[in-house]
Amino acid sequence: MNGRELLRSMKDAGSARGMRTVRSAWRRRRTDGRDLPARGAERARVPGPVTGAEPLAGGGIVRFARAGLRVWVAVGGGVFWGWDGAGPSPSYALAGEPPEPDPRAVLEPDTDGGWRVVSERVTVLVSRFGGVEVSTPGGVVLRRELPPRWWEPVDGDGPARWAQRSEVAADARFFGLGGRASGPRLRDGVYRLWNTDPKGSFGPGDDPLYLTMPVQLVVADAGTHLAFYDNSWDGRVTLGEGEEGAGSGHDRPGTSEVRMDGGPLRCWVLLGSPARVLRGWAALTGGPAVPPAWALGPQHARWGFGDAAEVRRIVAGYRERGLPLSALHLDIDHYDGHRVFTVDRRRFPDLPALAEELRSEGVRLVSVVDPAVKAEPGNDTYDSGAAAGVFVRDAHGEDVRGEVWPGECVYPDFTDPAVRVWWGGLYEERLARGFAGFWHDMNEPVSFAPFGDMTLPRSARHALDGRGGDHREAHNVYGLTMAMAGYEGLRRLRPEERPFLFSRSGWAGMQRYGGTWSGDVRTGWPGLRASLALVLGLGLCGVPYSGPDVGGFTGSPSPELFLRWFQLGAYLPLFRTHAAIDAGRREPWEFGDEVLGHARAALLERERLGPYFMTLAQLARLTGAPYVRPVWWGSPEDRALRDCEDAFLLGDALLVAPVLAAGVVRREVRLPRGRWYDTATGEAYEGPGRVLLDAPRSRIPVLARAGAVVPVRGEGPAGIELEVWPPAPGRTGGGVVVRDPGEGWARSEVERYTSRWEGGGVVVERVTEDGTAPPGLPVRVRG
Ligand code: NBV
Repeated sequence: MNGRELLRSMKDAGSARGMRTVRSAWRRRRTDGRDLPARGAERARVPGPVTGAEPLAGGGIVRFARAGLRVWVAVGGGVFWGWDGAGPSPSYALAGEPPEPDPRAVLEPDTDGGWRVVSERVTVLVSRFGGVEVSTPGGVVLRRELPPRWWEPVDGDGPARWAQRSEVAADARFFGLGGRASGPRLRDGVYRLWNTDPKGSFGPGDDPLYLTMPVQLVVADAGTHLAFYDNSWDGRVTLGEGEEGAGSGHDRPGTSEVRMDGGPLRCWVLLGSPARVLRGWAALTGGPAVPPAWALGPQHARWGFGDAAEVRRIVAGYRERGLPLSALHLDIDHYDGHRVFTVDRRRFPDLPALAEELRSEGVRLVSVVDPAVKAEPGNDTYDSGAAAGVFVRDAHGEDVRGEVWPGECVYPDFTDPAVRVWWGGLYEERLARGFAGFWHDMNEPVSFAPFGDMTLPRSARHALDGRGGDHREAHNVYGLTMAMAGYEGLRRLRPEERPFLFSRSGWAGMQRYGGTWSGDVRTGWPGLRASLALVLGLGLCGVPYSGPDVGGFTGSPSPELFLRWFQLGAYLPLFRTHAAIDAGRREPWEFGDEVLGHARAALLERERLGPYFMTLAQLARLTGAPYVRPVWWGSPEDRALRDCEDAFLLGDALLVAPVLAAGVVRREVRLPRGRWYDTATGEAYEGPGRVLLDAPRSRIPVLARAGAVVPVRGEGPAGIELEVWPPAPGRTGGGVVVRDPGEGWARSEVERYTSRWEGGGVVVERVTEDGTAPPGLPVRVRG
């Protein structure tokens, strides 16, 4: 606890909430002291020498003196290995059945006493003592797992801890591990795997945050791979950067050590280009849900809008100033006494009518949804939940209580399928009030505590979908299973509409249900940087829809900081202004006329790019490629790009270079190979290399790839026009359009367009089954 928190908790302690919070924290500690036996003596184990092997589909089992390893290659080229009987299921991350083993992969003895699985796309070598090496068919090693170690309780009671050390190339860069404020490139250090509310707000130095996952994306000269240790227990990943021996020929490899407090030791490794790896990841864990078109537009939130009149005033403020707005979010202050699934009728007397009125102006209402339920008879949600026995209990069958906004609360056990059905049904109340989207908060889950972990006792019991277990295993999937409950409930209630939800906490696979956001990012230039790091890192873990609290959650940004945050946000999937109840305003007109004008330009540009965002959302579902990608996406072999953290690609076509520091009006931009146009000036630049570009307060540099065909809002019957950037001489280009399928489940066709030079002009054609055809959409050539 830092000094400020200590002061606050002492102040709080005098209040009723403070007393309850302290009591709740003590209770938590007592519960665990009683129900969670302290770790006793442990015995260390390693696999020992190999004793034999037995072929099985896709690979086989390799036996060691003290352990067994199942290893196989899946049809798509993914590798699975699991120790001591661990298979791919059950798993909260996987989208369904694991992929089929590749029937052509064979297990063969290796020359030095180990075994190897040889397949078309990958070779897996299992060494004599249980190391696992994953290489390309050409023989380049991408990842080497050293023999694992376990620590097992001597009395045989309780989980075994384990550690798995891995080596990667000296030049490799690590990304991922969920949402990390210090990324996107993960430096040497320890990263905890335990979803955590950082208390109040966070900046780049704070770790872990709300959404962690044991997913690493590793980019090296030798190739790109993703490693996923499918295990939701509390853990730590220690990364160490490699060192390239200058001419010595001795490179010190990059290292990763994963340590888990329990649970299976199993891992998926996917390899190939970044695009291929993410495609494999989406195949394994599910394609990202496609938000409705309005959720790709500008959104505005605030904790503490006050009342219906203020909401009307704000929406009118947008309208009167010509600022597009597609959604407005109501935070916990619209609840009655902070109770989830209620409305304060005094301040919002007729929410359905308000929702209807806003809807007629093209503005949807989004509701915050907190998981904790006020433990108070007479509270409908509590009564129905208590009757159905849905709340998390301790080892003695008593409901576990925590302290959150409404007071003393209980927590639904979302790892129970019946509880998910019950919870999903509660969204009926929200839909009846006119809400169109859902914002899951506090689902790490949080129970306020002045000391210790701000969450449930580790000994709290969970259903874990029939397996039974405790919070040590369920904690990290609490937000994920809440998203599952909300998403499935909405599908049942409104089968004809795609649900829109995003969630603060989550885990691998959450993209099947929705997106996420930064959480309480601290206002300041470091927070602005962290915002971009989070979005990029999450995208590489398969969660492409996210964005920061534009302007930061706390305090008051300077007009310049607000503007630069706004300009960045306009190119991120979730574009939402938001702030805390005690923070300054975030409406664009609160920062003076200059900022208002530039913010309007950013909003209008976002609107104009609507068809492109919809295309990217649908391509993400189909291919797993995030909308927002690191600049090395198409050229992972370019070492300088791997280290570039201040720009990103939006789809294939655009490169966005935000301003991330005060006073900057010109900045360096590192270009991937090929020709790029500054979209503001039309000037062409050749990559790879660095260029200096103007970044006046009116805009941030955005470059378009030569040849790109970008769908933007425009004239014409479809409301779409193709913006085309001329290919470099002697080259061709192209792009894809996936039109808005509306709010339902219709699937739009993937339309392909090509661009090329012909007779001194740029020609755009649509690729059809039997050749090419006129584009059928208006074309505008730029640059
Ligand atoms: O519901 C209030 C806030 C919300 O505005 C914010 O976006 C969440 O991240 N919520 C956290 C709870 C209070 C945090 C101090």
